[in-house]
Amino acid sequence: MILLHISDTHLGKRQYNLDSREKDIYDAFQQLIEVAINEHVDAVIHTGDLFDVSDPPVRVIHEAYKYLKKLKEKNIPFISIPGDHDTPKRKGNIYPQFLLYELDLVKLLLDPLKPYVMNKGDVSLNIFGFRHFPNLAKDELLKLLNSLKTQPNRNIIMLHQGFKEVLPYEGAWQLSFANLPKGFNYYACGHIHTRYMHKNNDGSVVAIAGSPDIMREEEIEGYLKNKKGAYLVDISKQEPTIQLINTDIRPQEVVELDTRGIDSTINELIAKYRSYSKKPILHIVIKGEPIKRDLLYSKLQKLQEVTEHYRIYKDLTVMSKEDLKKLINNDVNNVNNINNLIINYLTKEYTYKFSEEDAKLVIELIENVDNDTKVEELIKKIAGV
Ligand SMILES: [Mn+2]
Repeated sequence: MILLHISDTHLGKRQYNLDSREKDIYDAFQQLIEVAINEHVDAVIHTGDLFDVSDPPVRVIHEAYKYLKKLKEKNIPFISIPGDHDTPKRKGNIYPQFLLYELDLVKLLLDPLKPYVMNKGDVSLNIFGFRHFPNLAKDELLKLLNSLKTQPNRNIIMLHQGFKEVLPYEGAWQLSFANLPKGFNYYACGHIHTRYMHKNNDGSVVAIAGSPDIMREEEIEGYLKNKKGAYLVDISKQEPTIQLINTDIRPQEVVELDTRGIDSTINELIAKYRSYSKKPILHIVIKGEPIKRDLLYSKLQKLQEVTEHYRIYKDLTVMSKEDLKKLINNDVNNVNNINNLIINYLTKEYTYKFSEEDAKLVIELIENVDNDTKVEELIKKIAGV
């Protein structure tokens, strides 16, 4: 029995509000549907965030419909759980998958205690599906996980949650790998967009399929290391064997541009990207001396021809000592002047554009750097939470 595990397809996502990016996302989904058909899989399991939003426009649902119909024609079930993105925020609203479920194009697993059962030869596969549980429902999720009863002779859990070991930030995770109940052959996970897999001592596999395209710039690093795509899972034996399927997607790169050699670097980039079959998306880190915005943008314009999109991702330009002195026009050894210098720097048009109030909070932050509680309080104030 062979499954294709895919996740976080985010149909309808329009990165940087580009038509081409919306199309890219459909294209990645289409590639995976074609893999499912060509590999004659027994089912596709989708671990959440099929759609980017819980109320996708008709054209987006239609795209999903087009590809899921092809699967249906080949009698390949598409088994799905809702992710956080495709969970309606308002009570009483229905999941966007529901329409496709009514058309029998999607099996939507909503009761975690009732597995979807598939039989083939001597394999009887029980697929337990959990909808996304938000942080507030963490305890309920743990209770349900512990109450699951595995059935003969293969078992899979589908989840759409953050894991502490992969997303170690407060509020970002609801589960630790240790919370997963024992006795399952394959733990199919969604939510985290970068691929991750590990084999447990008992031969079972925890697998985060990741998103089939780069949805956010944070995913570039993982993409360069592990690519993007899905997992082809052979569950014929107790220990699953997994093959990586890679999608062919539009490249996205983080590039550094030093303002001191900006023209030649831009020319080098143009020469490089001219050979790409898909125009890339560039996330530009500006370094070196500060540069006027309009001058910078006019220089970057040359990249338009060879890229799908470019954007300034980070601005790490620093001011020279002379410029800083001009800013305060005074002796920098005096503490008040240093504070003024920082406030001036942060509130200037061409740098960070902080409000004077926020800039003062930054000063307070620097002065209280040893006091964790105070620092946390100040960061919250600055972030406005
Ligand atoms: Mn997602």
